[in-house]
Amino acid sequence: MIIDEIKRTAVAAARQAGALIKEKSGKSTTQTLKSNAFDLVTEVDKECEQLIRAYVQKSFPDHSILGEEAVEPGSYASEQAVKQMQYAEYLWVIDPIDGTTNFIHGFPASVVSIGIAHQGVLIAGVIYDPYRDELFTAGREQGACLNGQRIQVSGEAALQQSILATGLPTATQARSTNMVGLASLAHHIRAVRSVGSAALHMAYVAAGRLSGFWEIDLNAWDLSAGSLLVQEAGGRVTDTKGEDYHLGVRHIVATNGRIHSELLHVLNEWNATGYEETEQ
Ligand code: 2AM
Ligand code: CA
Repeated sequence: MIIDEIKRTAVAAARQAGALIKEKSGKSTTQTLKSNAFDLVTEVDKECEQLIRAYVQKSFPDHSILGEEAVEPGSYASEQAVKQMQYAEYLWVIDPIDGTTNFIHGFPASVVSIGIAHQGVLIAGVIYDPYRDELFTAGREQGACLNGQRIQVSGEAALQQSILATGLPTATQARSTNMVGLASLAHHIRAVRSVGSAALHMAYVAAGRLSGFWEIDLNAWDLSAGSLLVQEAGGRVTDTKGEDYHLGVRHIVATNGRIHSELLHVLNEWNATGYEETEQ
């Protein structure tokens, strides 16, 4: 079955890229700024992307590839790239290192994220954490697994019992808006965590380690694999307005499903959806 073949290739590529991440973590590599001082890239990001591309090209030469490092920096360029490619017959959406800032600082929380879509619909997703040797995999209608064992989202029914995650987006306006979201949620939730990798946060929602994750102004490669993992683990993934997830979504809410509407409600009530800017 094609999904299984795709998954096998994605896993092999993610494991090899992951080994490189672990080996080079925290060791000074050439780093360059992308869109601003908070947006970084290293030689290892590029090396990992090349390595994953080579796997795809060898096994599936006619598949399309959208890799973070082949797209110009900044929100506009990434939005355009997704628009152009999202309905390809088969599309591999690759984040060679999600958590590049952690990688540079030697903070052990970076993953490889690979999502594969068929005509715009995600059919497989792989997230690999090389530091813990944790491999998260999902196939459409096949469920989600951690190291081969089925996983499911957590059971908290209210924000009050929830442990949420978020991040600091790179763009200045998005950063401020996300902080409004955090401030408005702070008194409604049990705890918040922020480890610097959107894909890892999504994988943890799928595994029931987090009740939910939200963040604005992310890219398709940060979210594609994680969104299928969360859905296949029984959770819900939408944008901050409650629209179903698709590859163009940048403002993400991924939860166990039970706390979803409550979380959306708070973000909307406090104008912290990330859409306010475009509405003004
Ligand atoms: P990255 O490490 O692949 O760049 C941290 O809040 C999350 O934001 C990480 O998943 C990080 O992914 C992502 N991120 C970093 N720079 C970004 C940018 N310019 N636009 C959108 N997301 C970004
Ligand atoms: Ca990256």
